Amino acid sequence: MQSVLRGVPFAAAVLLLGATPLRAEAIKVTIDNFTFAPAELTVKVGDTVTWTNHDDIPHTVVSAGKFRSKALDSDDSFSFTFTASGDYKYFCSLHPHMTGVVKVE
Ligand SMILES: [Cu+2]
Repeated sequence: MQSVLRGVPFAAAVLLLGATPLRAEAIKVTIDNFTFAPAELTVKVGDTVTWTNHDDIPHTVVSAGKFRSKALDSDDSFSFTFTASGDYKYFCSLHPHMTGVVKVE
């Protein structure tokens, strides 16, 4: 009886988490005053990064060949889940001097 009860929480946890990697985290980058903050961050494979535009003008989040958001209006967000390691340099296609990098390990 004891061992059956102890098995229940583990089974429930597996069901709740489903196919989501155990370590996946939601990481946020804000866009404010023509700046990505933080401009550089390190995440794990499986993590999702969400960019949110807090400026009054549109911005985009573009990493050549990797991901490309639509123009984000004020308070719009864009999310990308990183499934492979590497350095993902990105920029705003409307203001190319706005740059950032996500390092996935
Ligand atoms: Cu921009």
